[in-house]
Formats: sequence, C-alpha cells, structure tokens
Amino acid sequence: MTAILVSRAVFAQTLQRLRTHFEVDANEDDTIFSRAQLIQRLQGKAGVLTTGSERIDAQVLAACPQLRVVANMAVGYNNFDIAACTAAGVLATNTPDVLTETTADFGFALMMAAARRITESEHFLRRGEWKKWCYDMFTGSDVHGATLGILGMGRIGQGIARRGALGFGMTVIYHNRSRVAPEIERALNARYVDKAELLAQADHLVLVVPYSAQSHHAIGAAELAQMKPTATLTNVARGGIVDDVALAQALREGRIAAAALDVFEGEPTVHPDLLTVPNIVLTPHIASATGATRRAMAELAADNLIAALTGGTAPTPINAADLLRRA
Ligand code: 8YV
Repeated sequence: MTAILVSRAVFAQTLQRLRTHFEVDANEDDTIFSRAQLIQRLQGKAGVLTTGSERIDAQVLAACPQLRVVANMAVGYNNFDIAACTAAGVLATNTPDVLTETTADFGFALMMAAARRITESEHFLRRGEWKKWCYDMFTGSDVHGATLGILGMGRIGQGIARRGALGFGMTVIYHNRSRVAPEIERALNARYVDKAELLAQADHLVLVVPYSAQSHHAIGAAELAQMKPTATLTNVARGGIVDDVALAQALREGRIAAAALDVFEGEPTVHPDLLTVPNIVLTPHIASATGATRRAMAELAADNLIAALTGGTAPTPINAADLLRRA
C-alpha cells in the first residue's frame, strides 16, 4: 500500500478517509517536526499532507526521493519551493476557494475592530479602568462610506472589497500585480491605483497579497509614512509583508491610527514591540478558522493526495502545468 505522512494533527474523519487509500503515518501528537525529523518521517512516503509550518525545499526533496505529492492544507504556499518541487518531479497542491469567504469575513472583522478600537477598549474595561462615560472615549473612525484600500486583489481581496462596497457603501481602491477584469472592477465598484495612491488615499488598508521576495516588507517605515494619520492597516496575508518593528513604531508615534494583524514575521513568535502597543488588534493566524472551513480545507488537501496518488487528477494543483512542460 502506498504510504503517506500527515505532518500535523487533522480531523479524525480526514485521517479515516486517507486510511482507506493509504498506509498513513499520522502525527497525532501534533509535534512540530524539525527539518531532520520531517525528513526522517518522510522516508518511504509517496505523499505528505502539510500545513504552513512544514518547509518543503530542495534539501528535503533530495533527501526524500520517493515523495511524489505535497498537499498543503492552506491556500498560501510560501512554505513550498515550487521550482524545487517541479525540478524534483513532485506535484504541489493547495486549498484555494474553500476558505475565501471565511477569510474575507475575518479580514473585514479585523479591519472593523481596528477602526472602532474594539479590543483596545475591551482591554480597558477588563482592567477595571471604565469609571465614567466621556464624549471622546475610544473615538475611532467610520468604516461605512470610507475608502477601503486593498493590496492584492485575488479571491480573498475581492471578497473583502465586495463586503466593503456592497455592505458598507465604501469606495474601493486597489493595487495588484495586474488589473482585475473590467466586469469585476464594475461589480465591486473598485478602481485600480498605483501603490503610492493606495497608501495616500486609503482610510482602511487591508493586505491580502501572497508572500514572496517581492512582497517582503511591502509595508515598512517609508510606506507607513505615506498613509493618513487617521488610517488603519490590516494584514491577513502573511507575516513578513509588514515590517513589524516599523509598524509598532508608527502606531506608537500616531503616524497611523490603528492596525490589526493575524500574521507575523517569525510566528508563532510575535515581536515584543507589537505586544506593548495599545492600538493594535492581534490574533493568532485564525482567519480561516471556522469549523466548516477547516474541515473543507482538510478534505480538499486529502482529495488532492488521493487523486494524485491513485491515478486521478488533483483538483487544485499548483505546478501541474510546469510538470507537464518539464515532462
Ligand atoms: C492556514 C492560511 O490555516 O490558507 C492559508 O494560506 O494562512 C491559513 O488558512 C495556515 O496556513 C495553516 O496551514
């Protein structure tokens, strides 16, 4: 029987289903494997179900010559070196679409929490500091009717834009590697702008761009300086897109009003500067975390492994076309 590794804990039903097709080595203790442990557990395995915490690169692939499929339970796949996968003849897959609306909900919620100072005021209340009402207590900025800026207009970016335009009467501007189709722009009432205009005009800037060498620190001190002092910044994409130290300093100095982060450079470690800034909402990478969506992600990752290793076609491949070209 073909052997696979499930590198982190997942739903029992997903494991059960995988066990009807494969000999499954499951990491039920949910240990975070070191690179050496991962390589060791991958010996003799044709497939692996990964999450964002396992890095699959040329070194791992060279040490695991039997590996044929790497199935990420995430839409983002910056933990995979795709060129190395293709060079090794390994199919990489991800889990797009099933998490789009859930993640867009969360991005919008974080943006609203930053704009209306929800967690900051809750901390104040829990500390027992609420002694009287005051006319300017925790005044924030409006979301309805404001200008929503989106950096990265993929599926999740469009979901957030739709919520803003159709639900909250926001003016939507966006910047992306390429413009989206005119009919999508019309439906979202979204206007393409360059990055400088996005930074200068957005009342609420939301980052939904994939992580790459090009997007590393796309928002640093220089970019924060171009934003309105009343603006908020929300990141539901990947840690490393924002320079966390520069953000903490900008928040402390009131160069922007507030921020909300679900992702951090070096997570689960969070830069200590962020932890002591009051005007920031911090969540532990949970934008896709609803029960239904996490189940759908696990099932889609399993679908990909089952199809690819039993002679079928993986539903959501990343490098299938590159592999074909290489063949
Ligand atoms: C995952 C994510 O939960 O899909 C993504 O890209 O960031 C999250 O939905 C996380 O990456 C764990 O795999």
